[in-house]
Amino acid sequence: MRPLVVIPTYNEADNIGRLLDVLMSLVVEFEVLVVDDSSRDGTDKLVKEAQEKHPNRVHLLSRPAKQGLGAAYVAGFKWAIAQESYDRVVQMDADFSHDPQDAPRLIQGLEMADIAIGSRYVHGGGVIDWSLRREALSRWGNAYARMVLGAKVRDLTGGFKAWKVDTLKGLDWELCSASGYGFQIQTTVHAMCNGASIVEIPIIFRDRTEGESKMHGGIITEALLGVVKLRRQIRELESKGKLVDDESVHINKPDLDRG
Ligand SMILES: Nc1nc2c(ncn2[C@@H]2O[C@H](COP(=O)(O)OP(=O)(O)OP(=O)(O)O)[C@@H](O)[C@H]2O)c(=O)[nH]1
Ligand SMILES: [Mg+2]
Repeated sequence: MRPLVVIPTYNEADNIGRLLDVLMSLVVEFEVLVVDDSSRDGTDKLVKEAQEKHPNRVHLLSRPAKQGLGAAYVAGFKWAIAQESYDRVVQMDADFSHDPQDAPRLIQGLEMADIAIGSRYVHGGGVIDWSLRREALSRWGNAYARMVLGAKVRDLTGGFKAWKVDTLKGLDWELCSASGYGFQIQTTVHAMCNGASIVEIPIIFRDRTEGESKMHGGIITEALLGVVKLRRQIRELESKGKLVDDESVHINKPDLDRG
């Protein structure tokens, strides 16, 4: 079975063609699903061109309106589950902040856990070209989420992750309804509540150089408030005997160091 890479896009014409070329050239033979929310810059046209170049390996899910990154991922994950032909899924941004060359290492991570998180905040990981303010915000947001949730994962807000499809199947999509960073936290934490094991694989995250960011203040507020709501949900789950902070479910940085 080929692993599937799910990529949400909104106006990524400056990136998507190149990204698909790199993904199609990797040693691991990936398929890709692009979930496009009616981009106005011809992103979907470039995906269709890639479909011609790489028959049966590039898929396009076109949605009628921009509904946020979380909703796009939910649609993509549901699509992957419905095909019944994938057992592993990688999620990543289209803007090269996530290096496509790291995707095979994340897939390798699934040999030791149910979710492999590309992590900026374990030994060997890092961030390049972000402003001091942006990095501080990300680090502080992660520390806050870890503290409130009692989870040991160092990079809870990162969006470069590999999943076993069986783990995705166990997620309650009603509980994973945030649109931005909150979505990344929700999916990881709810999966852990279901008993999923986690491995963090170091990655270097680069700020986008092409196209426009869709980040806005509302996404940060949503994530901060969402963490508190998530804490309440976890308490309910813990009362049923499900624990998020169980040492055994989290492996921090194994032998999959960069280089
Ligand atoms: N389908 C879809 N994709 C989206 C939407 N919003 C963002 N994306 C995609 O989600 C990925 C991450 O979005 P970015 O704009 O890079 O957001 P970010 O990485 O949090 O912010 P920056 O670091 O500033 O780039 C990119 O591939 C976007 O094209 C949306 O509403 N719908
Ligand atoms: Mg980005």
